[in-house]
Amino acid sequence: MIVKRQITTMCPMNCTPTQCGMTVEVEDNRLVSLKGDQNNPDSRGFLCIRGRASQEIFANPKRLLHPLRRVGERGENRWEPCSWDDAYTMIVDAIKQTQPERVGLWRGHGGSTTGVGSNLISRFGSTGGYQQWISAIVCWAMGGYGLGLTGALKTSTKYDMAANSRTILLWGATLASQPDLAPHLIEARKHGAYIVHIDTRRSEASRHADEVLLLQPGSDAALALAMAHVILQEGLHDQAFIEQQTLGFEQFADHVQQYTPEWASEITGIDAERIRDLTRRYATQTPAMIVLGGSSMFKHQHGWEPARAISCLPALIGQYGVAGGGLGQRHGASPESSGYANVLSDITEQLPRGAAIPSHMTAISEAFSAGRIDVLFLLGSNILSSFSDANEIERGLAKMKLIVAYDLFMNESARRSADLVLPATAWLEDIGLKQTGTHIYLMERALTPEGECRTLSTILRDLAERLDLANFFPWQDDEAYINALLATQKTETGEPLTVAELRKRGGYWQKNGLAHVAYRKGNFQTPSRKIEFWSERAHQAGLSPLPSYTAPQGEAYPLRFCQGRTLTAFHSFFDEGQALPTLAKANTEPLLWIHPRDAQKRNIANGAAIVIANERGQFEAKAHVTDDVVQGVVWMRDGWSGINRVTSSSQIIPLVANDIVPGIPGGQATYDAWVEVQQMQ
Ligand SMILES: Nc1nc2c(c(=O)[nH]1)N[C@H]1C(S)=C(S)[C@@H](COP(=O)(O)OP(=O)(O)OC[C@H]3O[C@@H](n4cnc5c(=O)[nH]c(N)nc54)[C@H](O)[C@@H]3O)O[C@H]1N2
Ligand SMILES: Nc1nc2c(c(=O)[nH]1)N[C@H]1C(S)=C(S)[C@@H](COP(=O)(O)OP(=O)(O)OC[C@H]3O[C@@H](n4cnc5c(=O)[nH]c(N)nc54)[C@H](O)[C@@H]3O)O[C@H]1N2
Ligand code: SF4
Ligand SMILES: [Mo]
Repeated sequence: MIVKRQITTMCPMNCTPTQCGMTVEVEDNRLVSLKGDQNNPDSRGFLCIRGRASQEIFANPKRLLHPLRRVGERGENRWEPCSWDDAYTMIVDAIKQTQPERVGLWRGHGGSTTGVGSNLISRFGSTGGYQQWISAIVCWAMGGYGLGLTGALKTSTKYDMAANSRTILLWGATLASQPDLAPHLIEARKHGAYIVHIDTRRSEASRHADEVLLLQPGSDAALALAMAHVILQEGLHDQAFIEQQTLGFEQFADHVQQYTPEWASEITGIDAERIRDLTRRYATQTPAMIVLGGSSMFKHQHGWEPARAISCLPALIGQYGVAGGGLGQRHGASPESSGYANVLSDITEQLPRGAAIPSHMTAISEAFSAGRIDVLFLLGSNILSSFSDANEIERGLAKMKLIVAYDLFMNESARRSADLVLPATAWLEDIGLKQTGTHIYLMERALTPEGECRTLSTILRDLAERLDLANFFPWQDDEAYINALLATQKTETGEPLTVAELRKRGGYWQKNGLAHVAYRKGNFQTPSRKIEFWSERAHQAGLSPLPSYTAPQGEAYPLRFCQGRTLTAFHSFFDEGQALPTLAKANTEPLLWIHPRDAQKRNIANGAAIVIANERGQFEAKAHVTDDVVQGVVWMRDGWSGINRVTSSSQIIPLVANDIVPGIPGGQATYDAWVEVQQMQ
């Protein structure tokens, strides 16, 4: 008799802090249904189009099922199947023929669909002495860096926002990127909260807002500095909080005198009076929470400055540590709680410090171009889409001897540059864990792998054995490894949480030490443990010690190109969505938002085929003419191959200042671009 089994798991995408629960039914090793898990305390049954489409990964004719070896020249996209043994031999030989520091590991979101891959990659890199980099440099690093200098990395939860916030600033935040916020915004509004959305375009988040302020990209630091000016000028600041919890207030107060709303109005495009109104509301209609965007609003020149300046505002009005105040949920951040145990503490880094290429995108891309890497692993990443200036990256890839891609489907980088493609298991074929701000969830193995697909853990363990990497995997099996991650969580009896115990509890676990309100007791993440209006670390490293705004360097092209997320895509997952029929239908071609006046000037009609170009390159798209985007700005979602043919990989933070915020490198490149747009001839 064939038995139908029901399994509780999590969506494989990493929309963090949004992570949605799933219930799947399997029968005879076949997925028969997939839906939102109604009992999941975070997502309460919600599953977006991408989550639902993930069932199309299975039994998909485009899925990679066998290792593939390149035939002919790189980029010809001709492949032949090979055995796993042959694939391993190719990799091991290439590694043995070079020095460890010429081997690189680059991990993308595809490497974390089960939530537990990243530590294994780190162990593989450290025990082998290979180059590896912190992937936040393509993602949330710039926001984290600016917030880290001020000392405000922890966030308060969506539950706290819903219950307690009276004013909410959705500042560069969208619901496409974090849908789990939406029901909590609705709840907050029912309690009378007033919501302001600040962005370079109207988005689905605007529908939840009482007021929308559109501003020029990269001008948020100017807005925040002017808000600080108004707070101090009108005496709206909290003297007691400032005295007890902050450092450098005198210098800061002197410094912001110059930043009038009139000054900021010129830069942001927002009326000075509206800036004053916004500030008065923010400073007096408290508790007031700022829900900051995760990455796109910081993907500009001087991208750390907005986060640095904005994070000073809650301190000025004493809103850190207050229910409904402070900073709300954000990609790359978490509330105060205990997370996973450190499973890297028992290994000795084999790569000499001096030989390490830093987690700094410009330095990495220069090292690629200088031929400093011979073997590169692309673990669940389409690097031509995740790194800016894809042309430069591609030139660097061409210098390498062996490029190994590990993916579910072919992707642009693999087609153009890889020598070996390894077929990955999907999340239901492996065991894993996911964490949200508040919970840890078990992801049970539900299916045996299709074809010859192998898990990341299997591949790395096999390679470590062949390469004699001592102490790579000290656990008996994957479950024991996951138990090690869970060791910090203690049950009611004081015993460490385990997979077995999680199973007994239906796979859900509320994290130990969870605080819905961050910084109740101060203890900010700076050397002084106070909010640092004046940052001596920044000063010593040659950056502005006080929050600053630097005007962008103009370029020869007239339109500023910005990006963000849409609900129907997760970066370039699944061959840019094209491998899953539901997502392919929703993503037929790249759409560029352009303001009617900018379109008219160029004779571009809505729906017209266009070329986006600058000095780096060009790519083709379709025009979406709309006054939802600020004039002079053009906008598109990321993840289409070609976007990063035009975006800039200029450094934001110089190498000397790369490591001054512990754990958060300053090595993100700018990513934005100035472009011209033309009707296709
Ligand atoms: N221009 C521009 N570029 C950007 C951005 C932007 O806003 N603008 N955003 C940046 C940001 S924030 C990020 S995080 C990066 C994202 O960059 P990455 O995290 O590298 O994501 P992708 O480029 O989509 O590549 C992920 C690959 O993993 C594969 N994959 C999916 N599931 C699995 C799986 O279970 N196992 C394995 N092995 N592979 C899988 C997908 O098919 C895809 O090919 O891109 C950055 N690039
Ligand atoms: N649907 C979906 N969700 C995702 C992902 C995905 O690929 N798809 N990826 C996940 C990942 S890896 C990340 S990093 C996060 C990113 O999460 P976020 O950065 O929070 O979300 P985005 O939608 O990328 O961008 C938010 C908004 O920033 C605006 N913006 C751009 N420049 C500026 C500016 O200078 N100032 C202001 N105020 N706004 C600006 C954009 O117009 C956009 O509306 O999303 C995560 N969630
Ligand atoms: S928002 Fe969608 S893609 Fe993201 S975790 Fe939830 S269901 Fe998955
Ligand atoms: Mo990201």
